[in-house]
Parts: sequence; C-alpha cells; structure tokens
Amino acid sequence: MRLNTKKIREDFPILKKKVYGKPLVYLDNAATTQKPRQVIQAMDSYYESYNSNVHRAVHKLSQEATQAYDDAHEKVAEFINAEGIEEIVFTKNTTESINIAANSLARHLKKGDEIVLTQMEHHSNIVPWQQAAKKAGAKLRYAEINNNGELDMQQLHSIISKNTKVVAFTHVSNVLGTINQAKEIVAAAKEAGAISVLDAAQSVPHMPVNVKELGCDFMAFSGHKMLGPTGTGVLYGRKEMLEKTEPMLYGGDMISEVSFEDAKWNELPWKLEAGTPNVAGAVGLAAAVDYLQKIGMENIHGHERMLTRIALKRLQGIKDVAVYGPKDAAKRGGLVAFNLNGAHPHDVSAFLDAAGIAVRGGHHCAMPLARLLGIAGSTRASFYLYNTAEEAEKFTETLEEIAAKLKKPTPIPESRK
Ligand code: C6P
Repeated sequence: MRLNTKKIREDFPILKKKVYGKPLVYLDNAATTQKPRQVIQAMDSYYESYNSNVHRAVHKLSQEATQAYDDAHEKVAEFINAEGIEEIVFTKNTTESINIAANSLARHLKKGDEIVLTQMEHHSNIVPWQQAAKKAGAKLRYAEINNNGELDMQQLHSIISKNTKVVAFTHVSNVLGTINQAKEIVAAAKEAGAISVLDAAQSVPHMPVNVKELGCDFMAFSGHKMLGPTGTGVLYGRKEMLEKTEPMLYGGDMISEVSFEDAKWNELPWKLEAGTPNVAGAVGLAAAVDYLQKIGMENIHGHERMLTRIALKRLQGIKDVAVYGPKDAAKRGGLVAFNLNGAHPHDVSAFLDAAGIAVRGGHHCAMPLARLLGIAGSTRASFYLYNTAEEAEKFTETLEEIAAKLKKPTPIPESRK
C-alpha cells in the first residue's frame, strides 16, 4: 500500500520548519528520526497526569505509571514477536543494549575462543567485543564484504567454527545500506553452538522484524530511530539467554532481596534495568510503536525502497559520484552514502544544508569500514516514512548543482585579483 505522506507529515510538527528560509528536507533518519505529535502528546500526558516512579509505591499515580511502563514492554514484545515482557529490556540505546550482552558474554569466554563480526559494523558492535575479547584472551574474526558491499557468505561460513562463541552482526549497514541475510547467519551460528547477537538499529525501525522467525539469541535497537524519544533503546534476549545474563548495573529495582552481605536478582526483565527507568521515554516509545503499526512496517519498507530507487538512479547519473553498497534498491535499507568529485563529505553536507537539506557527512561511526573502502568518510542521505519522492528529487537535483559548482574553479574575489 502506498503511504499517504501528505497526511503523515501533518503529524510531525518539525517538518513545517524552515531552515535558512527554505523548507526543511530531513534526510538524517539513520542518526535519529523526528517524532510525531502522538509521541510528544503521550509523553506530555504522562508528565501532566501520572508522573511517578514505577515498581515501588502503592499510590495511584505509581500504579498508573507502572502499568504504562509494563505495557510499553508488552507492546515492544508484540512488535518484534518476542514471547513476552521477560524478553524485553529497556535501555537508553542500541549501544547500551549491545554492551549489556557483550559484558555478560565476556564472562564465559576463554583464551582461544572466537567472536565473529563483520567488516560493516558500527563502532557500537565492534568496541564492546574488542573489550570482551581483550578480557578473555579471545580472538576477533571478521566476515568480509565483496565489491558490491555485501557480505561474502562463503568466507563468512568458512570462519565460523567450533571455536566461535559469538556471532555479532548488523542486520542493515548504516553506511552501505546492505540488508544482511540474518536468518542464514543466525542458523550458521547456532549450528556451531555460538550465540547470535543482531544489531537491528537500522532494520527494526524500517521493516518487519520477527525474532522468532530469525531465531537470534539477542537483538539490539534504538527507540529514537523509530519515532520514539531519545534515551530509549531495547535489548531483546531469548528468555533462556537473559536468564543467564549478568547485570551490567547494580542497585535499585534489579534485586529481589538484599542483605548487608549479598543480593539476589529480580525477575526478568527488571534484573537488567537497574535504577529509576526512563518512564516518559517508555510511554513515548509505546506511542511510536502504535504509530508504526498503524502505517504497517511492510508499507514503510516499500516506501523507503521507492525513495532509495529514485536517489540511486539520479546519483548514478552524476559524473564522478561514488555510491557505496548494493546497486539494487531491493537489497538495501532506505539510505544512500556517496562521495562526490573528491569533495570532503563535510563540505558536501554543508552545501546541502544551505539548501535546507539535512544529511550526515563523516565516517558514520564505522571507521574500520571507511578505511577498508579507502575513504575518510561519505555523505549519507537516509529516508523514513514521512519523506516524499519530491524530497528525494530535490536532494539529487541539489547535488547535481553542487557537482557542477565543484567542477568550476573557485572564483577569486575582485580585491585579490
Ligand atoms: N548509527 C548513524 O548516524 P545508538 O547511537 O546507540 O542509538 O545506535 C548505535 C548504532 C548501532 N548500530 C548501527 C547499525 C547504527 O546505525 C547505530 C547508530 C547512527 O548511523 C548514529 S552514529
């Protein structure tokens, strides 16, 4: 079903904003997305009418806040088809979610064990594993990418062995846009007796993701990348896995009993959510899930594919443009990273910004990948459900103008002649 972007855009107050007197074209959705008024209002309503701590007091406000907080877990569980709230840990972002998994799994690693990652990982799915490997004396191995920006599946299978204890990989690359064959990789990990950790920061917000169908042990994603508030993220873990997961933070609410000497942990998921949680964030995230479900994840995916196709086609028409990742929009998420005519990505981003178009320029927190591609960084446009075909056209037309400008020698001011 085609998305009614005109109607959708009415829900996003920020999209009416003008920057430098020009209509805002927001194409930095892979970094964080805008929020609909439904999310903003849900959070306002929490603060205005039932703001309270959760799981502690018996007073009415606390009961209401606790109900809303627990319901938010339930909603997220349904959204990704988890068994129930015991499999859903609220965190502040994908980074924290992966750190919880890595911190706990590190305790079970020993010298000679191997952790398999891919060359297209975000720092959040590299650095925690580097630290885990260092602590345990384990080794990191990397699944390689081919010239098309896709994983070389043969090489990936060849590095998964009986020594592999963890396979951690991104579902969709935040630079290449590549959609990885998650089900196949999870199955390969399982066959080797390894634990699979899926970085779903760029997939859960944009396409249907079903954890039961994928079979992954852990999955991490960010609420703020799916219309939810900043400071919200999720760690999904199969119940059996989360039961074995050691908390990363200790303190209030994560315990069932404390003596002067020792403590026992609370039941799932609270054992992994120490201290007063982000209740307003949870309420906002639940409203975001409602919003996405009403539109339909398959529809959102289709819409982004259409926008990506437009961008890819027009970019390929610009001379001296290097586009990264698969050429076929069907193999990608809704983002396109590129370099133009040897210009620095920050300059290209600044030119686009001057036209009211918000993109991201830089290494996108994937420095090893940038080095592998032989670049310092790239400029990236990333789409979401409220972006229109006209915006994708405007972005590429502006880029054509920038490309033409960059070809001309820089004019020397009269005073310097
Ligand atoms: N990528 C981008 O502009 P946090 O920051 O914890 O919410 O998400 C981290 C993260 C993990 N994995 C992938 C694949 C990601 O894309 C991101 C966030 C943003 O590309 C900010 S660096």
